[in-house]
Amino acid sequence: MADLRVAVIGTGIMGADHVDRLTRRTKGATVTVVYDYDQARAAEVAAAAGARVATDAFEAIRADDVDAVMIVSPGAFHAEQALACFEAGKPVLCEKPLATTAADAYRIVEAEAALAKPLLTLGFMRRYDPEYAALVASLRNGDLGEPILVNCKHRNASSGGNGSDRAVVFDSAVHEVDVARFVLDEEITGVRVILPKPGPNRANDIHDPMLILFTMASGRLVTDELYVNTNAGYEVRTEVLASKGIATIGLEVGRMTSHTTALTWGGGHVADFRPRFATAYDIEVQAWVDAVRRGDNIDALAATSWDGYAAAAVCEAAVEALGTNGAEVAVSLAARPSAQT
Ligand code: ISE
Repeated sequence: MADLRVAVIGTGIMGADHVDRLTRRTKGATVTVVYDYDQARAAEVAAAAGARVATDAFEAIRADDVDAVMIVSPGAFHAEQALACFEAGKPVLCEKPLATTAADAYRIVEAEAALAKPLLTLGFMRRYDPEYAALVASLRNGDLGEPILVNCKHRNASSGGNGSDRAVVFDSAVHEVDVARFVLDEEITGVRVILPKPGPNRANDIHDPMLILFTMASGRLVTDELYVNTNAGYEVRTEVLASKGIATIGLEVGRMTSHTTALTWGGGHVADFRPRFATAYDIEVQAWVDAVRRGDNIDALAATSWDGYAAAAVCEAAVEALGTNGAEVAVSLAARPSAQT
């Protein structure tokens, strides 16, 4: 079977990483077209992959030498680019967030529901991380018993280009939103945000750290400590307190070394999400390519546009909750179109 010809839109840190992954570590895929508003950067990334450079994102999406699209542009461009993929009838793996407003995310849900078959995979790669997969399996097969409380920690060395609380919520906390929904298999109905005294490393006056509390439909709580300018390293943890035990992931991830020597304990951190989630991204992208080549478009484990919309609605509520002094803001989801799976 011929390789899937992929256009990659956006060749920033993550886009370049995906081009490399598709070119060197994914079976059955070839990057044929690359687009970035920084054309020099696009040319550099394209050259390493043997791809051509498009001068316009929409031209790349519609191109005849493109079967499927990966959207890795900044979040604000995702909605229009995803809709263009639907118009072109091309399967798309869109990086998170699905959109930077809940309204835009819902436009995608509605547009996809009108298609003969869903086309969009949302890049919530933690679903493919072997540790998260093991955690979910131990809940689903009953080993851990009933989940009671989930505690998450999400720490970045630096918030990079994220210049506002809203951007941090939609770009970083959005992962815990999906983790909460995926691990507990239920919707989030309310959000509270507590704002401690900010740390000294914060950029652009963002509230850093933030404590976010998600109330689930069952009444369970999920906590998220979001601290995106640690000035240290990248750390993602999730701890599930359950009726038969407690499971924690992220303490001794394969990529994070820890060691004990005489009377000392220490280790190293990874600098960012690329090495921490490299395996998850590899599995996710291979599963997407395989699903598209089979004609399924979307892998069974993948997040869908509905998951992206639900996450965006929760992020909107979290942004509102930044101003309510700890009071809960309710999440209300619009109707789920019946064609959405
Ligand atoms: C980044 O965009 C990601 O998606 C990473 O997984 C996340 O940990 C980081 O906070 C985001 O900025």
